[in-house]
Amino acid sequence: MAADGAQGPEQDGQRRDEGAGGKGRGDAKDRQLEPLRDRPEDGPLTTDFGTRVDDTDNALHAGERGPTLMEDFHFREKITRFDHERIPERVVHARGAGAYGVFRPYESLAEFTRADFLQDPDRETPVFVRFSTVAGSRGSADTVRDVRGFATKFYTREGNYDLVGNNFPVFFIQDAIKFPDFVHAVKPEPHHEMPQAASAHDTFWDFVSLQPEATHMVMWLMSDRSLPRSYRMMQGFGVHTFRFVNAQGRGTFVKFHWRPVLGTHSLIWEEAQTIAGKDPDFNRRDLWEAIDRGDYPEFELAVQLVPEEDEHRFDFDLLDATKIIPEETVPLRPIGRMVLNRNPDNFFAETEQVAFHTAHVVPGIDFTNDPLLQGRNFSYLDTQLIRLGGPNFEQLPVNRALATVRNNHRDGYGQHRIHPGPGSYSPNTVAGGCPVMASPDAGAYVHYQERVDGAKIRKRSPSFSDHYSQATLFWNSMASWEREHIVAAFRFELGKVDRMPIRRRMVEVLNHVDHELAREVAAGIGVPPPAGPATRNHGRSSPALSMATGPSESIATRKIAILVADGVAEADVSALRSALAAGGATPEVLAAHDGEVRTEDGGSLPVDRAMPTMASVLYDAVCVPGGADSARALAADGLAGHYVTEAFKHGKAVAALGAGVAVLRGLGLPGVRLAEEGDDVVDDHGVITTVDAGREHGAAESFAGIIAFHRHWDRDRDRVPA
Ligand code: HDE
Repeated sequence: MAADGAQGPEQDGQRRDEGAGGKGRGDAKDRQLEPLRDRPEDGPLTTDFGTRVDDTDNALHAGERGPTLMEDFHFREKITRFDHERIPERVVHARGAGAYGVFRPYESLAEFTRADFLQDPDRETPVFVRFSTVAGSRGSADTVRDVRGFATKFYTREGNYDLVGNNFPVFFIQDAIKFPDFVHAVKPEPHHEMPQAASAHDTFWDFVSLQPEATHMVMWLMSDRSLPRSYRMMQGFGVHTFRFVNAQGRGTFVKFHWRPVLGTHSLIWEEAQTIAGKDPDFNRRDLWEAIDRGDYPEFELAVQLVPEEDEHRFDFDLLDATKIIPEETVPLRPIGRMVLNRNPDNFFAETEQVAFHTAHVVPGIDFTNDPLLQGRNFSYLDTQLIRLGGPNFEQLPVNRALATVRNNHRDGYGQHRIHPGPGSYSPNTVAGGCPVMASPDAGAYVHYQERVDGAKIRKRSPSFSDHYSQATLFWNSMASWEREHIVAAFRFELGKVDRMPIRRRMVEVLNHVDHELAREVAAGIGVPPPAGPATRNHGRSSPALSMATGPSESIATRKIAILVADGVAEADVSALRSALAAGGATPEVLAAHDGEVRTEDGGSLPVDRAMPTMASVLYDAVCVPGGADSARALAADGLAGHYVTEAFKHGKAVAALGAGVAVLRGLGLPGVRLAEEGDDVVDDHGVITTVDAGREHGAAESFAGIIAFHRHWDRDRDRVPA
């Protein structure tokens, strides 16, 4: 296959040279792709069949003012190709963003699995990851309330392994046969195709209020987990219980977790809605830009391992995808690290055409009888056949295995391989009996020999019937601000539901999770609060479920707005810049206009962004350096004030130095003490201020330090009108 993309000697050598350099270039997958890259600078424009073209602006006409001629093959080919550019978008997870990278295990996992890519800490395996939203169309906004897909393709030496996960550890339903019902309910309603990329409508809440197994997942969906700050700052989960199998054939149940090195952080709902308009590509852009500037996203892969003999020791069923194994019960064992280090060259060819499939497994990784997983193993192959137009999608460059592919599969639309000789069946003599079968010792996949026994039956096991305990566990584990956001989310979503019986039914469901939760939600949506709990809260919690317990030391890659105008104190800007850059953050200087501003001492300062083209919500923190004229101009500029108040309202770190403190004072941030003459650096509710010259470095460092907390929830935020 290596030569099938090389279209002529004129292109080949040069391409290979260019591809070898650059960030994240040069791994085995990149080398496989290199001969397939078409670069326009390699030669003149041609037709699809290689004939050079001298004019692509004028069709062939009979006379300068005459009709277009059928014989204009270039015109017909160009238009026909254009007419056929679209393929069906994914039925779910239509909007996504992808990246290449590498994975490396920390140590050999031979004790548990024979998977080749998990044996040797010196072996790097190339990967392609696609992050996605679920409900929206390809062109929908990134920052909607939704689950995020986190699908990883490992190009191992034993074939492709796809870990097709989400950023939540559970799912809405227990049996795959319910998937079409669920997706129909959450997608835009069929009669008028509204709303786009949103669960806040009648059919979604109608379905989940009638389907109590969805309750645990709905709690996650209403939490800030459904609004990731960045794809680089969200967890990933394999969701199902899978099975590791070692060389001796021993099985171990396994749950997969991806943990972002930058910590798990979210937006808040109001901010997410604004970003959806200001920058609908917010998460996609963030991923692309981080990789482009060399801030490679990193995730640790961790597993929860359960010996086969412990299968029934839990108060839930390991095969039930609406349940987690609490980390406090089975701790996470970190097993390796993934670094995403290369952006794709072409969105359609790679990110759109990548085809994940839960049944892309390698020896050492096997399934369980989770009925959701079993159904997925059918669906993913089936969907690629319609989406990518036939059975040869595995030959597309992004999907192509690094392991050798050799079999008797033949023909079909878009066959790229040439299979010489008469042998296309097995057994045969005409091809010398080839291809031969591999033995397990030679790397053949051997299905785990699980004994299965039972009557054919359309019935769910009673061990799947507890739908509320873990929803309650999740609620009990939340910090107070997380609970507030969950209640607000339920009120928002159910407040968009027109049919009152649906609202009432959902409150009844929540009354099984927690009585207070049900009452608070009911109070916001015009439903009578239930008198007493439907199920008593068991009182248990799992601290690992709260985002408040995650790491918060790093400000790496955070975007910080430094607001300036003519007359700004250059020393303050450079103190801020150096403190922020030291932590790996990305400060940007914003003024009312692009170009530059004058500094206090008569110099000039380049402006990175004009305030009107950006927005406070696109930054993680906002600060106002000193300089009397600059501060006066900013205080008189409503947009600059809005940058500050909105950041404050959204709980972000805010700072002002010198005369810049007057800008904050003018905004009347409620309940915040600002520095006065003679004060040291003041840190109050995540607002850092100092008015004394000479303290700018200390203030800048304090500011950098508090950005790491991500948000400061102890503020009187509701009184801020922004
Ligand atoms: Fe998927 N899912 N899914 N899903 N899913 C698809 O496959 C399906 C489920 C997930 O970036 C589809 O190629 C069924 C759970 C991701 O290309 C389709 C069921 C989890 C992606 C499909 C589920 C996922 C998909 C649509 C219930 C987390 C995007 C396009 C049994 C563990 C992959 C496609 C990408 C995509 C079916 C439930 C994750 C139709 C039937 C649970 C990340 O095959």
